Amino acid sequence: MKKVGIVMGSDSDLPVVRKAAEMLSALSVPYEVHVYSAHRTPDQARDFARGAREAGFGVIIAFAGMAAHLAGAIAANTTLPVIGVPCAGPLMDGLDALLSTVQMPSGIPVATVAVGGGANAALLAAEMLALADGGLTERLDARRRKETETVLAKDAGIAERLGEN
Ligand code: RP5
Repeated sequence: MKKVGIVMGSDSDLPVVRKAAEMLSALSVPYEVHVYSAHRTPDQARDFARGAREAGFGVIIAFAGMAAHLAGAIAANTTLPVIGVPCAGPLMDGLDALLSTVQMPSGIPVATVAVGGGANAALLAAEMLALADGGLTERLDARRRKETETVLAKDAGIAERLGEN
């Protein structure tokens, strides 16, 4: 099975990365984690991207905040799919990172999820790998059914909960 590459610009991005790692673990998707920065360690970020396909990765998730160029810098060096996760910093709740990640020039795509969207990034990565993995498709479908049941259970109990207030 192909691995998911997780790259974060700083270990300060770890709280958002953790959401992705937990989701991948729950789906039994293998992943490898690195701290490589587009600005502080550009050579390592580039080398990781260039070698990723041969190293057995099927998709890369890049987490970064502030001037968040990491996902774009990775995407510039591989034709594997790259998912960008903007991480909130001190300015405007992460709007700076969102725009830095999503506004890629035509020709170098980054599939950008919400600010702090680690779980959705993991799900999207898993859905990509599931294109060639029936077992993973079944696990994704089962997770979706469980999520539906959870929401419907809340629906069934919401009137009673409101009455308690
Ligand atoms: C970005 O700068 C990182 O991805 C992080 O979100 C932000 C701040 O990094 P630190 O100064 O906390 O290392 O490159």
